Amino acid sequence: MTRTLSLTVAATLALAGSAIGQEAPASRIQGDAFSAPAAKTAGTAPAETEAPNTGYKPLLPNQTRAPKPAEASQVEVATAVKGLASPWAMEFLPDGRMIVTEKAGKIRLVAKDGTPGPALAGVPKVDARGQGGLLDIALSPGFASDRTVFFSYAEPREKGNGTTLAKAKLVEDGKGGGKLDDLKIVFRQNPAYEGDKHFGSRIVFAGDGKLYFTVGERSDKGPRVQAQDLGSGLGKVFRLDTDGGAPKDNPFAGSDKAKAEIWSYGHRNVQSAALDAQGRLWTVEHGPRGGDELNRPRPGLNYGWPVASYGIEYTGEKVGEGVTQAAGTVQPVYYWDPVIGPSGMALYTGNLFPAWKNDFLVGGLVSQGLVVLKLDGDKVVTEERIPLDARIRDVRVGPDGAVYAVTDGTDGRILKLTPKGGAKEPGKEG
Ligand SMILES: [Ca+2]
Repeated sequence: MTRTLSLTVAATLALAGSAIGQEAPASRIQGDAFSAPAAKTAGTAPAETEAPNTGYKPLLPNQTRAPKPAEASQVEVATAVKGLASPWAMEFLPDGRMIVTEKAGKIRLVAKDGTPGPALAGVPKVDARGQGGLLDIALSPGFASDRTVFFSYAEPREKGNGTTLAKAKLVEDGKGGGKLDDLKIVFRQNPAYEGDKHFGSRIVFAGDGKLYFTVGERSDKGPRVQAQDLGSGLGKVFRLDTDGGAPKDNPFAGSDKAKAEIWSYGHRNVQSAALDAQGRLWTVEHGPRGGDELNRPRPGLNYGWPVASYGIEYTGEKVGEGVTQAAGTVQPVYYWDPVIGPSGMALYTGNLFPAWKNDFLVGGLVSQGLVVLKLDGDKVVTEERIPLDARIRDVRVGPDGAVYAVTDGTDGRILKLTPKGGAKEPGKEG
């Protein structure tokens, strides 16, 4: 047993190292737990009860179907906002109001009483066909003074479309509306492609002022292989300066064979991203049938798509050679089969749900609810499902410690989750 485990560790170290053509520095590997610590809060059965789509076996302990917590969370669900047309992303402004994107190309402020304001003027034209449209939004870290918002969208291009990151200044009219002023394109994912799928995308600011920008690989078998191509912008996580430049300490800075903005590669369609309590990036990407993945993208590493996957094509065929491991690629920390359809992700930092402190909350389009992941030593130790009977597109934690889940679709709402019967042990919150 010990021997098998150490061989697996050695193989995985070698795989990760060859991704960038060099020995893997130990620091890149530290934090990859090869055993799963047992959580005190863990029960015995997994949250997932349906049969998997494949006979693939996980390489690592607790890499899928981790146990549910022994004690189920008791959640009260209320509608905080309604009347949104296919909302995609939401952020809280410093004063507690919300700013929301709608897929067709509208950005609205939402008053504290939950009333959506008129669409802001100055939003660029988006390609809203299929999975495209206006996507994520993030506040500049200096928003309180610079009033700048960053947002991503499927941009119509000369040859098709592509995911674009822009920034603009929010100028309010004092009546709940206003405009975006001084619009600047920050970064364009290239090449463009004529299609309507897999645009990503999420925008996450790191503590050092740089931002992570996740995209997709455009789905079709033609373009998807570019997820492995460091000269292409498809299927990547980027790390950018706020003006779109590549930070000098990016893994491929100075390379003439790779785009300097790339942080990690081999991704499929990343619509969930968040920092952990240590400030490190984590993502959840849409897999094929049975292959959604939680990853901790590290600089210069290859996350495997479409070479290795725990899923299969939606047609039932295998993906590529039908392998779950490949030389030079990093294993997912965790995967789902059947899929959850991940979109939106937040680290729970509030006090209303003490059991969720520092857990990841992931939105599920297919699973129609939230997925609560508790980690220990970079391994998932419990997975809980919070059913919400709606496709969940985005998740945020409010300044009040409540969890807000954005529902997908034309009658879009924002749901507010609080503990049933009030917070547990309120005296111990701090
Ligand atoms: Ca992968």
